[in-house]
Amino acid sequence: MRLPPGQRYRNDFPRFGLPRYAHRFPKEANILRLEITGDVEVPTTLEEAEIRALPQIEQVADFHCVTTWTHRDARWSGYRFADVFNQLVAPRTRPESEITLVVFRCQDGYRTSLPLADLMQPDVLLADALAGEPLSIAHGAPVRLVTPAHYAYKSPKHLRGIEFWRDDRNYRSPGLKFMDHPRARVAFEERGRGAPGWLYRMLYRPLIGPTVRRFRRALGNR
Ligand SMILES: Nc1nc2c(c(=O)[nH]1)N[C@H]1C(S)=C(S)[C@@H](COP(=O)(O)O)O[C@H]1N2
Ligand SMILES: [Mo]
Repeated sequence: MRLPPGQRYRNDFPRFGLPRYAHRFPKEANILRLEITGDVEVPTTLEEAEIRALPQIEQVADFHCVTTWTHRDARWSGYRFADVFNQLVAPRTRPESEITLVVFRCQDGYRTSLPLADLMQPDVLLADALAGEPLSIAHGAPVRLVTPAHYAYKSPKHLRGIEFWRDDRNYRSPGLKFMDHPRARVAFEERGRGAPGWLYRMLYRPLIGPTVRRFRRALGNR
C-alpha cells in the first residue's frame, strides 16, 4: 500500500491527540452505550445489546495522524457506521429534515464532525476492538470511530454520543479553525483549512515527539 502525501511510517502505535486531552480519560470505559441526539424525533440511547446485534466487521487499515505519522495495518473490529445509521438511527430521524452533518462527542471532552456522506462509506467503523483485544484506554475504550480515508483527528475515541444535524450551526471545533478541515481526506492532503499541506507538515512534525511523551506520561500517572 502506498503512503499518502507527506506521511511517514512509525513502528509503534502511540496514544495521541491535542495536548489538552492527554490528562483526560473516559469515565465509563467499560459501558458500551451511545446517546443519539440532534435533529432526531426523540433523543435516544443505543444500548449495548442493540449495537452488538449488528453484523461484526473486521478490517485492516493504515492509520494516519495529521502530524504526519502513520501506523501501518491496524486491525480493527466493530460495526459499520452505515449499519448503525440505517438500522438504528434513520428510523428515528425527522422525515422532513435531511441529515448532512454528524458530530461526535467523547467522554474526555473531545469532539469532531464529518459529513454524513463520508461516514456512509463501508470502511467507516464504530470499533470496539484492536488487534483482537477489546479497545484499551489508550486507543479509545469503550468504542471509537475509525475512518481510514480521513486524518485520525476524525477518529474520535471514548465515544459518548453522536449528534445528527441538518447543518453545521451546532458544531464548533475543539482546536483552532485553521486545524479543522470539514472533511480532512488523507488522499487530498486536507490537513486543515486555509493553508497548504507543506505548511501543516512543517508546523506539526516537531510536535510529534513531545506529544507522544506527554500522552505516555499522562497514561502512566493515571
Ligand atoms: N476522544 C479523543 N479522540 C481522539 C483524540 C483525543 O484527544 N480524544 N485525538 C485524535 C487524534 S489527533 C489522533 S491522531 C487519534 C490518536 O489515536 P490513538 O491515541 O489511538 O493513537 O485520536 C483522535 N481521536
Ligand atoms: Mo492526530
